[in-house]
Amino acid sequence: MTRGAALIVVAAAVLWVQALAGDAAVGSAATALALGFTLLGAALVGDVLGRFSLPRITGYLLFGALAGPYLGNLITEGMAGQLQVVTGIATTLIALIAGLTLNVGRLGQRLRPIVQLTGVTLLIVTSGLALVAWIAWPWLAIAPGADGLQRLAMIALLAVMVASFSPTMTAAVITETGARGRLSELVLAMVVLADLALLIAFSLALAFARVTFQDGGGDGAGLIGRLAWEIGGAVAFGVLVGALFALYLRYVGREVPLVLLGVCAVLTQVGSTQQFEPLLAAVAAGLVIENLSVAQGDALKSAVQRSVTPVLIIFFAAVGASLRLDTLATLGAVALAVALLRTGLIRLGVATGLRVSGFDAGTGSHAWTGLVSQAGITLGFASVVSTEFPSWGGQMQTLLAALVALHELAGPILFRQGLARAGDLEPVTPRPLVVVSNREPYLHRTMADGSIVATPATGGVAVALDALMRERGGVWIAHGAGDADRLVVDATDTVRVPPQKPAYDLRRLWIDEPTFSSYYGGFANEGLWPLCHQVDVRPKFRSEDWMAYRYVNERFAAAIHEELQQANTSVFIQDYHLALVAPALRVYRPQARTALFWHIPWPHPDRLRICPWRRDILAGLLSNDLLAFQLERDRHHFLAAAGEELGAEVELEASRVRYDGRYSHVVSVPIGVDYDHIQEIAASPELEGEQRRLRDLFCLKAKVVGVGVDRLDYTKGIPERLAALDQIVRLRPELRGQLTFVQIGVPSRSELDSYAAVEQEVGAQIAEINARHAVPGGPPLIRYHTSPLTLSSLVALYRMADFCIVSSLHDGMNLVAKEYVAARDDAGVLVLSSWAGAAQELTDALIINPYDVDGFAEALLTAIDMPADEQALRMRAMRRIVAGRNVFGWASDILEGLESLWTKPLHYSVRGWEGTSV
Ligand code: GDG
Repeated sequence: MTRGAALIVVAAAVLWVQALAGDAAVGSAATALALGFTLLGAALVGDVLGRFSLPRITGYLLFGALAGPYLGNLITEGMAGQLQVVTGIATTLIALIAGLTLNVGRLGQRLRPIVQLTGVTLLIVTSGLALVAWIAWPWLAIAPGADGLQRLAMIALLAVMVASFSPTMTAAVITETGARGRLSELVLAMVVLADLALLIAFSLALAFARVTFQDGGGDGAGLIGRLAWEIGGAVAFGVLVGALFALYLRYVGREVPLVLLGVCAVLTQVGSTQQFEPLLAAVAAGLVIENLSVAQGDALKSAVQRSVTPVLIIFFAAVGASLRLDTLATLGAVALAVALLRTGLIRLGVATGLRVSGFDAGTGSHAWTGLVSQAGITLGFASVVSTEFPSWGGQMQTLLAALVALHELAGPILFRQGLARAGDLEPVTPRPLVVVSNREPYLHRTMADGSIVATPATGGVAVALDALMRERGGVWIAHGAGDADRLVVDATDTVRVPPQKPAYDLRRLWIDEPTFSSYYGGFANEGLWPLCHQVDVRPKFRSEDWMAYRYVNERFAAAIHEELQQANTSVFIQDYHLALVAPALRVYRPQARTALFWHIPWPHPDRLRICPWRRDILAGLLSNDLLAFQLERDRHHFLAAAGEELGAEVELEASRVRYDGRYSHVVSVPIGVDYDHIQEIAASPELEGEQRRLRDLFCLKAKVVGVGVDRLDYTKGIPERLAALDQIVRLRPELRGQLTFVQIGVPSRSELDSYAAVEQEVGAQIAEINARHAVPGGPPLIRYHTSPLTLSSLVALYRMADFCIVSSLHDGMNLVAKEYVAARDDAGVLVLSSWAGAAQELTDALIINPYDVDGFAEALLTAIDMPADEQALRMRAMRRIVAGRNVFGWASDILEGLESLWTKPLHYSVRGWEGTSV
């Protein structure tokens, strides 16, 4: 509707501009308008076709083909030029996407049969076409009189051109339909491999034609040199550009869509000026990026999706405009016969190839549908031939244009049907999800006036999972902890959330005392937490806590069983409280699909031996289809323990473990923060007011401000941090009154002795240090604040702090470190413990060992004295890393990883930890 209205407005504007046509000044306006007109018109026709379950691409093409001749009257020279640039970049972009789709590692053992299948298909199609062309030559009206070597050269070129496939169309149909599965993967691999071979065959056939037609076409060495440059130069340039782009993704990683388009523009431009095949270069670049770079979460995928759609619409509309339906009318019968022959040969080739290669015939039998389309590469070949050999190349081009018209219109429809039959279109509609956690995303509380208010959980993890649930719908199962939680649920203990715009169910589980304390406070927090964190707090393992833990985990499993509507719904389990949920669930639902993320470190196998029930925990975790840790170090420790304790078969290369007759994939996926949201808060106009408020609240007058934000937990190394602060003021007394350190320390798990002890220790230590360094009338050295702040206040505080200290004695990741970086511009220093998982990524922080007070104090002084340009350099490098992997990427990596286990083998980046020194 909106698009229709917009189209009318643009059409009116186009007519108006046309009326002003005499005025030269309207040139660029006309270009922009005509581009807009094409974009909207084609998008609209695509939408209409989409409603009838036909490919949108066909709609774009049709719009181009039908409106093309009229557009021809409208468009200015400027627009024609712009369109050419856009279509050139689009073709390269899609060749690059084609390369990105071929992951050799992911195809693994299937690569060999795919290569065989492609080879046999190509051989049958090209030789079949050549044979028929030889016989039917007199009727083809190309150069009927030609004979001998010349006829052979022409037929070789014709066979290669007619056989060629379209990565553009294949990738576009897959992108547009959101298809996932074995057929999409197979066809993309076949098309890319086949076109790579055909690009080389074309260069060879062209050289042969030059020799036979141009009286030798120069000396042999020159010819080989030119060929080597066309093919080798393209591949080498593509590899170089791909490697640079991979480095960019790894170390910079921002503005990906723009840079991606820039890369395509460079490939197109350099290819045409340096006389090598830009498409080959683009495929090579894509292959390098996909196969050599470290996977970058969602950044590249979403960039491609975002940038591809409008470019594709324009591209296909422009291709449609050049389809020349009139040619089709005159050459109709011949073109139709060739098209039918080509399709028949493709079917024969695939069927024979399947027998030879032994590739799965179920999927393979639909592969031919994806090989019918033809577009840019074929037309590109044809234009080269017609330029070099005008006497007969022109006729070939006309025939190919007619063929492309037929194949472009029929190909996407056929392929879409093939994808549907092969089951690759199933996951298009987002499937509901089940999230399971101890803590709930919304708590209902009774206010003083008797009203009930829903409070959302704070913290990036809860926010990211909540966003995912809003998008996909489903059920979140959690322990009901709010005092008004029971008042708002229905008969099935469920309430729709978020309260303002309900999108999913929150199913609450009631766990009474003393069971809850035993399960949560006892086994999870007095047993597993200190077991997994290498700190001097002894884990306490009591049988009654273990019984409660098992019982509560079984209750969670029973709730999942009740809520699980379909066997293939993904279940995403959070953290160490729920290690036994998966095995309990498998009793009811052996086929359930579960992933568990372990947010805290996993201990060394020697330390794990402290736990009497370690084997049950290990086996329980291996009941998940996917098990994810923060770091490689944790993953290695887990795999070692699985082998040692259970005798499980560990396949290190494949990241999976076989135990008790089933496979579990074990990966590392470091968590991130909601970078964009934090940056938004940092840039908001309210920030300044909030900073004023905080300055008053904390009486911040000092020249230098530092900050620490933690749950009051003994793992966070707060006493060590206070000792280092004490030390620097002893070393440099002039800092008294000049330095204020704001410590936000929100009490948590206070009912446990170990936590009560750290609360007391920190309080007493701060009082003592402040007294020691007190300046009459001046601010205290440490401002201690124990009630939680809102995220906006936190961001305001981060931005006021010249340095931030994260001094964990051991930490899975530590989100405060990443939040501080996300909130900053160029200034500020992060002092970060090497024992926090974040230190593996944020290597530009000042890395400290919290146990070494002198070294720690020295680092603090370095932070205070650090020149602005060094701060900026370090902060920029860290910001790129934090921006490149946000919390949404983390969640979707895990879920897509889980879902892909049933479609394609898992492919994860693996991060090493060996580089970190302690
Ligand atoms: C585990 C792992 C891993 C703190 N005070 C306030 C406040 N916070 C927020 C911070 C941050 C979060 O709490 C604490 O982050 P941590 O990373 O330290 O988390 P843990 O609680 O230890 O949790 C840890 C994490 O899971 C995620 O996987 O990183 O290693 O132990 O986001 O900002 N937030 C607000 N007000 C406060 O006063 N709004």
